[in-house]
Amino acid sequence: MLRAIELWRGRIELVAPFRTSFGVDTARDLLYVRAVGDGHSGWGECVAGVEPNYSSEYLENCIGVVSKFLVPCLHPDSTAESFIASVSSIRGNFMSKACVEAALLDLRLREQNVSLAKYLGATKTRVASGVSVGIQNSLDDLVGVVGEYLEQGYLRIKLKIEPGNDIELVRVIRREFGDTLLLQVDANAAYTVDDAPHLKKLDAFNLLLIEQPLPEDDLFGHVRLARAIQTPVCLDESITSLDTARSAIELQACSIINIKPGRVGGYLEAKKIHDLCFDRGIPVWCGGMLETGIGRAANLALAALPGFTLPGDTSASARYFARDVTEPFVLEDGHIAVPDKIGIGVEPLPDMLEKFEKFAEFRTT
Ligand code: SMG
Ligand code: MG
Repeated sequence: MLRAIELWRGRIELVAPFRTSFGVDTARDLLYVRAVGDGHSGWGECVAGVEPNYSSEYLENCIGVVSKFLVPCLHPDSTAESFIASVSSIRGNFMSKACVEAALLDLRLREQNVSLAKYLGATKTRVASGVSVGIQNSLDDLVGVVGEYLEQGYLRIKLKIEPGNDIELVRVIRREFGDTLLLQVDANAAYTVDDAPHLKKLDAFNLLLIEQPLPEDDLFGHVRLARAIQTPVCLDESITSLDTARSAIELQACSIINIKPGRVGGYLEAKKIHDLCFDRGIPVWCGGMLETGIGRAANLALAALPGFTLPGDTSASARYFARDVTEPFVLEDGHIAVPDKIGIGVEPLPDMLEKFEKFAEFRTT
């Protein structure tokens, strides 16, 4: 039985500021959802940021949506599947739905003695790990940071770009680290389709992909850009559901998809998108939202599905935090092990949880 939903919040500093085309993050402000059952409990992490700049969702709003609209849909016998069905009339609010769904999945799978990886259909026991490198203060700094990550064994580098910080960055990293480095860029929607001639200059550098060059809503712009450049277009922010994924594929707005469970309303929808892409031969990879171990554990289970053929932004705990909320995920030979214990396979460490605040509790009975 689902007895209660608890909401927890806390804050954890990043080891280094993370700058993207839309802003700088120096810490994660966290919302965790805990689904409390009789013998077990499950955890879900909300990936929303403090400000609505990656997408329209933001943390404070998620707290309101979860409390006012999602928790009232829960019953003692709710499962992740029944919860998602029961909130289908609530529009958008993907990140809010995803964290409640994740907590329910964790709880139910623990009760059934099954790991999330097994439940989702994982075929791998470890996943290839890439790293997302924020915009740095200078090219020298960028070379230094990329060099360190490569030394640690990361298998693929993603450079954040923005107008004025793009072609030159890629040129320098290619020159420094050679042609065989798996390299891609992420614009976080910072360009317009009129920048196509400029972005075409990236074609010279044999990138794996360019991620979300144009605004979230501009699917047709991505179609036009994808026709104009050779670098494969990958969508992140634009893909909010199975339906948008299907549309983007059919329209040829992208040839690769970044799957983030938080962005699409949960792991169940993420798996459906994976299955569609697998069927259509569209490569996918698992994105990241600077998750702590709670969100990371579940993402690794998803990334272990067979269609995840490109290294993800599923980096080791040390890339983000001096001390993670869970036992740390470590990089071994460029890979991270997929949790194989029941549920998401990890829990908050008691002394880390002590620094968090349980600020709301809703009984379901
Ligand atoms: O989790 O390593 C991570 C971050 C990966 O670059 C990353 N995420 O657009 O893909 C993306 C960004 C979104 C988060 S920016 C705070
Ligand atoms: Mg992205």
